[in-house]
Amino acid sequence: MTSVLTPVLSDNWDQIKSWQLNSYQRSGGYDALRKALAMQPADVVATVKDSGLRGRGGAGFPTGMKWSFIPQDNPKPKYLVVNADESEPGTCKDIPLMMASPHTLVEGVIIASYAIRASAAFIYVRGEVLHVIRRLQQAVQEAKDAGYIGTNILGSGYDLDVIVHAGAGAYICGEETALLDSLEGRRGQPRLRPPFPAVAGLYGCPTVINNVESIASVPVIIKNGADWFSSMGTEKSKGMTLYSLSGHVTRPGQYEAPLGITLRELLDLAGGVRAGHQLKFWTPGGSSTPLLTSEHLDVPLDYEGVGSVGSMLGTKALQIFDDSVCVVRSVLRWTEFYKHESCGKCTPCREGTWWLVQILERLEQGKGSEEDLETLLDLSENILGRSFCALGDGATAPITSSIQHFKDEYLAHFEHGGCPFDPMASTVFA
Ligand code: L3W
Ligand code: SF4
Repeated sequence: MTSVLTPVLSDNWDQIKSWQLNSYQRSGGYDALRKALAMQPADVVATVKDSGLRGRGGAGFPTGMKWSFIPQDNPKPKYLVVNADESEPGTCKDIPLMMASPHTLVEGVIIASYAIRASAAFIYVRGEVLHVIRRLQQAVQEAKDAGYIGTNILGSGYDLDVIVHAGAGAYICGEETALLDSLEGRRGQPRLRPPFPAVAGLYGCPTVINNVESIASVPVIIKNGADWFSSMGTEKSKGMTLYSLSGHVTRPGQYEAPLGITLRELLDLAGGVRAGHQLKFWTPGGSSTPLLTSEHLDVPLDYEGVGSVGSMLGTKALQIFDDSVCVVRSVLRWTEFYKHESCGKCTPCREGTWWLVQILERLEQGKGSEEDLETLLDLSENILGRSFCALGDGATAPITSSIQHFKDEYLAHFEHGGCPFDPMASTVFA
C-alpha cells in the first residue's frame, strides 16, 4: 500500500493484526461513532453532503445526497445495504480494504445507518471470497460484544442489527437492484428504476445502497470534518481514494491518493510499466470503462477529467497493458465475460453479447473482414442505451474504444489471416 498524502483509508493497514478490534481502537477506531451519536442524524447527513464524498462503486453519485433521499416521514423500516459484491474485471480495492480493516467498514455502517435511521444493515459480499466473509463476521461480532452494534448503542438509545450476507457469485448482483432481489432470496435480476432504492428498496422499504469504500470513508469525514475532506481532490471530485494498479506494472497494488492524480504520477510511484516495455492501453475503472492509451497519461483521474476524454472513472481499477498484449484478444476475453454474466432479462444484452463474441472470435482468428468491424460498432450502438441496466452498456465500452484507438490492429488480424502479434516481441506486429 502506497500513499501520496498521509494515508487516510489505509492508515492502519500496516498495523499488527489490523483487522482486530483492539488494533483498530488503538488507531482511534470508533471515536467517530461516539462523535456521530452525539450529533443529530440530519447533521451527520449534512456533514457527508458538505464533504463532497461521491460514490466509489463506479457512478460517482453524491453520497450525502443519496442519504437525504430517504423519506423520514415514511413509517416503513429503513435499511442500509453495503455493496461488497466486487466483481468488475480488474477491480480489487474493496476486498483488500475489508481484509485489512473490516472495522473501518463496520464503523462506517453504524454511522451511516444512524444518519438515515436504519434499523438493520446488510453487507452483501460476493460468495467466492470466504476469507472476507469470515473476517467481516468476526468484526461484526467484536463490534456487537463491545456494544457498538445492538440495542441502545453506547447509551444513545439507537438500535441496529448488522448482517453479513454471502452472494452466490453472479456479477449482475453488483447492480444495486439485482443485489436487492438476491438479498430477498430471489434470482438476482435488475429492477426497473425509478423507483430508486432510496424510495422503494429492500422489501419495498427505503434503502440506501453504497459501495464499501464509500461507507469506509465516512468515519474519517465525521472525525476530521467536511472541510478537511473537501480540501483534498479537485473542485468537483473531493477527497482521497484507492487506485488499484494491476497488470504490467512493476509494483502492482493499492495506491491511496487524492482524486485528480494522473496515471503518469501513479506509475512513478509503482515503478513504471515493466522493464523493457511500453504502455499500450489501460482501463481507468475496470473493463466497463472505455480503454485509454499512452496519450492519456496526464488526464486527471477524477470523474470530470476521465469523462472529458470519453471514458469514465468507474472503480479506479487501473489495468495496465504493455506492448506485448493483443488488444483484440483482450477485448474478446472481456466480451466473453459479459456474455457469460448477462442475466438474460433484456434482448439487446442477452442476444447482443452473444453476437459480439461470435464476431470477435472470427476477427481474432483472422477470419473476419472490415465489414465485421462495422457490424461490431452497429451492434454496440444497439446495445448501448437500449439495455435494461449498465451491464449491457459496459460490454460495449472495450469494443468501441478499442476500434477507435486500435483499428489498425483489427485490420492486421484479417490481413495476416490470424493474430499478427508476436507476444515475445516488444512491437505490436510481427
Ligand atoms: C435516488 C435519484 N437515487 C441515481 C442512485 C442510484 C445509485 C446511484 C448511481 O451504475 C456504474 C455503472 C457501471 N434518486 C437517483 C438515485 N440514484 N439517481 O445513485 O446510479 P447510476 O444509475 O448513476 O449508476 P449505477 O446503476 O449504480 C454503476 C460502473 O459503475 N462500473 C461498474 C462497477 C462495478 C462494481 C463492482 O464490481 N463492485 O462496482 C464501473 O465502472 O458500469 O456505470 O445508487 O440508485 N433520482
Ligand atoms: Fe440483464 Fe444484461 Fe439486460 Fe442488464 S443489460 S438486465 S444484465 S440482460
